Amino acid sequence: MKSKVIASLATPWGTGAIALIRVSGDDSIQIVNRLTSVDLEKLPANMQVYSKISNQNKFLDEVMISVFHQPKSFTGENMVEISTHGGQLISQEVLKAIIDQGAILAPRGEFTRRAFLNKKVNLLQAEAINDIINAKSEGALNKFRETLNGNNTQVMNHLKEKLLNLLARIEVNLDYPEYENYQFYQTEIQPEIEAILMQVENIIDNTQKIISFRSGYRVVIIGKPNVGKSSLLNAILGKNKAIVTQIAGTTRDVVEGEINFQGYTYIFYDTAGMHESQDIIELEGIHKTKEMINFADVILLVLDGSEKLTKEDDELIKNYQDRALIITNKKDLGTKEKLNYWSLSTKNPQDIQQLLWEIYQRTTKDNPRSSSEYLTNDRQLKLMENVKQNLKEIPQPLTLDLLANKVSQSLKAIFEILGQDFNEELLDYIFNNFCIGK
Ligand SMILES: Nc1nc2c(ncn2[C@@H]2O[C@H](COP(=O)(O)OP(=O)(O)OP(=O)(O)O)[C@@H](O)[C@H]2O)c(=O)[nH]1
Ligand SMILES: [Mg+2]
Repeated sequence: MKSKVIASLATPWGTGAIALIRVSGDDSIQIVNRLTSVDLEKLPANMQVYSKISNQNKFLDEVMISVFHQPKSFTGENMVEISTHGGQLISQEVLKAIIDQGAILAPRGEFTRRAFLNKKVNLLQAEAINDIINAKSEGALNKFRETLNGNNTQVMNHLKEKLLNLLARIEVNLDYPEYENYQFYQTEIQPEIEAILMQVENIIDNTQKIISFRSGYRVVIIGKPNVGKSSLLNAILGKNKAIVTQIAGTTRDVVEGEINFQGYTYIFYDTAGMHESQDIIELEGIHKTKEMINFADVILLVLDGSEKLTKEDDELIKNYQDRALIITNKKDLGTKEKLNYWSLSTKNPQDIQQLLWEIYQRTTKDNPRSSSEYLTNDRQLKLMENVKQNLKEIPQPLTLDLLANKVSQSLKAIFEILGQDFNEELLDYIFNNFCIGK
């Protein structure tokens, strides 16, 4: 069956020097050919040519066109790419002409979906393409690049093979008498499952870290009123985002701002000062602060070093010292107590830079290195957790049937991560590696 021809603008809609229109599908070359002054059907693949584009004798634009022959294209189908002048209207007119000739407007992600269906990329890589486009930090971008490059695919394929091998060995032993099951499991299967579990747990751990930094590290600034939390946020952002006054209780809602530091995204949250209050607006603010703390990657607990610590400060220190980086602010005013905390003034840019380095160090110190094994998104993480759960739940009383079932469940999750068909591959593997009569 012929694939429908899809077309779409590949560059952002707006004014620019050039706009790129992509067309893909069996008849894409014929369809575009009806609009061009050059005969695209006679054009060798992977060449760029100059052409005029006209629709029903109306001249539309002068363009550059590339033709790709299946399977050597991004989607694996015949493809045409047209660079038009970059105006909003002109690119739309050319696109409309292609639609008039019988193409349909491509739904979201359709080009990559076809690339996946035509096995140009696996699911991990298809997801990485989207991630690369949307990456907000260099740190995350590097991980997505490695995924597109196939690193994680290799890790998953390797894991898949280990599980397939395990499953095949369990299956050929299914006919043994019951009493031998347990011994076989203990000596041959259990050590392997444990090794695989360790690897899986390591992947899960790394993936959680990546998911945390791909959306930006969350840094929540807390402390009692008037210690300089909003001043700190403003100094970090380099602009006056939050209102600062000498009146305690100025900030009542969460104010947030984002920066990029050393290639990583950090989202800072300034919160309402925490103290005993009767004011319902303030109480609501304090409630929100507590919620923010729950999902913080870093907590900055701010104290006013120019004043004696109060009962409220002591309470906060007691509650958060395990998780928080404790800061004494207003260093420029001198110190009232000798405290062994990170000392700074929000008025001193050098102090702010040093603080940012400390936050950077704390957040990135355990980041997975490029040589390590990881996945990059929630879908993959969930499936990986599925693998873990199945391998952990060894059926009691143990039968090889049930064990085989658990291993296949975890395999199924790996196949899903890669977007592959489970049953067919498993059968192929078993038939190709073992003789049927065994
Ligand atoms: N001298 C000095 N004053 C500071 C410093 N940081 C903040 N302040 C002052 O401290 C007062 C309170 O600052 P804010 O940033 O509003 O404090 P806050 O913690 O956000 O207060 P609430 O929103 O009420 O909880 C303001 O008058 C600031 O100018 C500092 O490093 N040195
Ligand atoms: Mg404030």
